[in-house]
Amino acid sequence: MPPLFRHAYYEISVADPMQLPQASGAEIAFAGRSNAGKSSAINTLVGHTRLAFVSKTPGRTQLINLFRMKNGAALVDLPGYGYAEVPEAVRRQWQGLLEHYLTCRQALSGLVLIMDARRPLLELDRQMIRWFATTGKPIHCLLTKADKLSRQEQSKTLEATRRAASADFPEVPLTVQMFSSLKKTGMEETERIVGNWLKEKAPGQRGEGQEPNTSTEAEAPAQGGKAGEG
Ligand SMILES: Nc1nc2c(ncn2[C@@H]2O[C@H](COP(=O)(O)OP(=O)(O)OP(=O)(O)O)[C@@H](O)[C@H]2O)c(=O)[nH]1
Ligand SMILES: [Mg+2]
Repeated sequence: MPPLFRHAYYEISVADPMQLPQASGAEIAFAGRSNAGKSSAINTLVGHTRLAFVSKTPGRTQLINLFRMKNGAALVDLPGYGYAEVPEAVRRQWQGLLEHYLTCRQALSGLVLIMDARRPLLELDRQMIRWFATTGKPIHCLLTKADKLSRQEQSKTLEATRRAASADFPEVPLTVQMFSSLKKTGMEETERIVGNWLKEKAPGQRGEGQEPNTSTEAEAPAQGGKAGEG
């Protein structure tokens, strides 16, 4: 299988989603509670130790970081939510921006929702699912820090989370897996699922930013005849 995420490179950081450049390819958003392990998961997937910044201090990723993959699609590392020490007004404003990005960004192919395997589907995670559900696009949940659970706990948690998600969000195309950045487990599954999103979106796809811009014609040749994915 081609390594989808490998060799992604850092492209840009912006303070809020409105500042993101017009999409030049499909985007995959990584969201989750602060400290859930978003940046670590991105680093693990792209095979770098320090591409996205990881910290023991919750709320460290304050900016939106965009990583470009070799195939032109982008991974968007969003600041974590639920960080208690953020003032209420700031939090509100941020939530509005996040909701707008998740619901209006046409280039988004799907949402990778990162949750600590020991605390899946907390209220703010559910909020995130509800927002994104309005788009009809798929959500893939990574239950991270799986290494903190025994094998048995992992399968119980996985089962319970899947059951809860399909009971509470029956209409949402949502998948769940275990993941560990520490042990580097679960990467193939993530790659397979996100890879499928990108394949489904590929034909005739048109990236759109929030602002009207002149050229939206940049389309990959549908039948280029070249396997230039190197
Ligand atoms: N044991 C273990 N620790 C992890 C794993 N993933 C992340 N961590 C740790 O969890 C802490 C937070 O990880 P980050 O990747 O910075 O989390 P984040 O979601 O990006 O956090 P914010 O940017 O603050 O929203 C760090 O101390 C990581 O080393 C994992 O799979 N296993
Ligand atoms: Mg982070």
